Amino acid sequence: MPTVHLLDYVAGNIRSLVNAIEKLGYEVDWIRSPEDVSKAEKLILPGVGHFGHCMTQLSQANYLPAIKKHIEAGKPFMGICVGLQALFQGSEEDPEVPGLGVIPSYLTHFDESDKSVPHIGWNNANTGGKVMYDLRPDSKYYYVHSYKSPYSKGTLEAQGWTVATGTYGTETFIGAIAKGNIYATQFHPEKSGVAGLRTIKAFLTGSGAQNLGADLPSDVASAGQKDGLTRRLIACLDVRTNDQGDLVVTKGDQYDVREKGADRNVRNLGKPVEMAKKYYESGADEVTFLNITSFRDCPLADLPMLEVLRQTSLTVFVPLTIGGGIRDTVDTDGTKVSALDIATMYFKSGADKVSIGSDAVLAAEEYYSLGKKLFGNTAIEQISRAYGRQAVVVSVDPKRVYVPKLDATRHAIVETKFPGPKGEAFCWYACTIKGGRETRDMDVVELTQAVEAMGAGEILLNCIDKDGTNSGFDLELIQQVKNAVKIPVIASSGAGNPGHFEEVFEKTTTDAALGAGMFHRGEYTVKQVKDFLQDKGLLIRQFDG
Ligand code: 1PR
Repeated sequence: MPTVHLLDYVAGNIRSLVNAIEKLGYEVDWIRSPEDVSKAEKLILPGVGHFGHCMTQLSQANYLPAIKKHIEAGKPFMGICVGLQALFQGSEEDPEVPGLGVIPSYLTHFDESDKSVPHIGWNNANTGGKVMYDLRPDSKYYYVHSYKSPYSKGTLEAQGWTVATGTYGTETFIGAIAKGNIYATQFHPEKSGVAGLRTIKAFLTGSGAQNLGADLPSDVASAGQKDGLTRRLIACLDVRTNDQGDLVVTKGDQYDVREKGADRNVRNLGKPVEMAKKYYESGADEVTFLNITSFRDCPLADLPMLEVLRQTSLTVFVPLTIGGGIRDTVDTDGTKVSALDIATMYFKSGADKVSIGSDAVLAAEEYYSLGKKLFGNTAIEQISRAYGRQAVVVSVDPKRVYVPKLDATRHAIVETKFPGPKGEAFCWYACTIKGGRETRDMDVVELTQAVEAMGAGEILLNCIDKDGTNSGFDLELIQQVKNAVKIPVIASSGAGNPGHFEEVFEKTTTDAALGAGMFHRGEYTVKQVKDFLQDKGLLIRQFDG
């Protein structure tokens, strides 16, 4: 088997990259010391999280001279995400930390006055009609980053670089860049489905470096779709052990996952790994697993979920999120295990993001009780610091609380079009923990603003009243939270048909929408929803397998 060398220096989900490389028929050899770099023919530098953290790690382990030497020797080099950023002179993220300086440009933060940051989701790598590592104008690629290299047409090209761009709001940034033996992508090719595997293959086989910068055939160049970030559609699998002891995908109505009949069995809608693969092949932009009874189990005994991730990441090349039980805990033998340790186990097993529910509410309560001060000790802060903001999702499980008038509560209120049982015209959304079993005196605005301050990168916004009802998303809740935070929001709960997805994208500014029951019960496929949205003129990504 041909070999590629991967530099193992940084936290994050490298498993998916290894899986992608192995799927393409290559073997991964690890580089564990600077001396190993000289043995590499083809070298890949992956990276997630913080620019400064990555560069400092590389520098302290004395990797930087070895990487430079590899590049200068003309050997194939590929940088991914922060691995691309490392090639630049530096980044606004950590102004004191220098980059490798191979590309004479500097990274800046996205303007967040008019859009969510981080930039998370599927966007173009538009080569401007040029040949570049099998990047195609009609494909979309998965990005997740807050800092970007601004693109100024012609500048880098004049120095021999071929550049592919993405557009986010009014900003155009470098999505991929190549010259000679160097290829680097800001997007994650290992998470970009078939399109991503294609570009990794072009690097591995060496075909990508040939014809670099030549004109694409006109029929290919003109096959492009509109630039920009697509609407993200996420398939969610609630997973738990049923009464027979099998790990199953289940689905509740307002969080009650048991059948309505006398025996009250846990609803069994299928096997997690198989269903995740089915949704990936139908075009899901991401797959989320929620381990919904984790609050009862010891997470470390919860090895089946780790195996689910390992198996899923062998065949599913889009981002995987895992939620449930991410909190400091004590193992059965009395050993203390931090939320960060648990997250690390999940990342090593193939997760790209972890989702925190109950623990986030408790941390937010403490944040307010301490006068909005942070001490770096919450699970969100620790995981965000180690793996980057983009790796931390906070899952919110709110319930509507109706009130008769605006000043009836201290909480952030919505004037609702759907009055309460006594005709109440207002409501607020109370956060819950333990899968909705316990309601706390905290509203969704308080919670989401607190976790944003702690370093969460995204909000998964469920709604217990809407869950499993097939009656559409709670638009009032979603817009209230969107107005409260800058980080992306995933709308969840209530989707029953493709029109509900159109509605949430048209009537709110949500960044993504999630469906569960309608897909599990086979009422609609992910592809049908995407075809519908595309027909309505929304920008979406189709599975290009
Ligand atoms: O508190 O950090 O251990 O995390 C537990 C996680 O499990 C949380 O993310 C919480 O939302 C989730 N959870 C707990 N109990 C349930 C339950 O259903 N009994 N499921 C549960 C949450 C909601 C969505 C669902 C959407 C869409 N599930 O994920 O998929 O509502 O459904 P629909 O499209 O069919 O309407 P912690």
